[in-house]
Amino acid sequence: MSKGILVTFEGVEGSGKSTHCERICAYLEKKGFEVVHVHEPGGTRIGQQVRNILLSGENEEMVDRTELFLFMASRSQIVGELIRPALNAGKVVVCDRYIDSTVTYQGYGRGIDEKFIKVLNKFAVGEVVPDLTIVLDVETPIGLKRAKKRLSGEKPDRIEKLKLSFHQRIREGYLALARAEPGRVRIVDVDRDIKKTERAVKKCVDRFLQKRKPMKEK
Ligand code: T5A
Repeated sequence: MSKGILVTFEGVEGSGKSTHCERICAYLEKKGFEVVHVHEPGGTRIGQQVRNILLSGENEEMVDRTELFLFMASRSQIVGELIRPALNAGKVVVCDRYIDSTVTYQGYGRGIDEKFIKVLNKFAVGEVVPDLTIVLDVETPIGLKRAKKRLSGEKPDRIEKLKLSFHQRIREGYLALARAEPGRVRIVDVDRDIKKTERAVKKCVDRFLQKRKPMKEK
């Protein structure tokens, strides 16, 4: 059994996952935890190659099932190479997107059977399931606008380019997951004020840590 903690961040495009993952990692390190920050898809040498295939705007002809298997391929690699060893060493792993992204994007977004996705997720990650999942909830058009602004001239990737209705289904998917698994999946409303959102994320993590048994610190 792992001794560490796996915290995942989820949400629609531009909801602030990267920003708040970085901030919570710094916060946890200050508290004395050994923290590993990873993101999906990618995060490993092999995973990065898979990420390039997945997100390249040139791969418009990719069919939904290929997309699904590629996300799973990147995930099983990062779990085997980085996440499981870090958890076994008693570290806190903060992962920007994980199993729930596939349930929402390929399930709610693409319409692939959710039960089948969960079976594949289980095959890809085994026992490495999140202890806490924070969904940063923002209205989809606002998130997309922020993601676009951040690109500053770069072209949106293959998935960012999809219609608003696709991204709206993703948000609905996350809200449904939070209703189905309220113990693990916590919604944090994204405020216009980044600091306010940061405080809400910290509060959520602190509450989780208080409920947990003490773990190995640096
Ligand atoms: N995907 C992924 C699947 O389809 N299936 C899967 O199984 C997996 C794992 C990955 C793509 O792959 C899809 C989902 C994605 O489409 P990515 O490039 O890794 O793509 O991008 P995303 O994960 O979508 O992340 P983004 O970079 O688009 O957005 P973030 O990380 O949510 O947002 P962030 O932190 O970069 O913030 C965006 C901007 O908003 C500002 C920030 O300063 C930044 O400028 N911001 C705020 N502004 C105002 N108020 C706040 N509270 C703010 N917080 C942040």
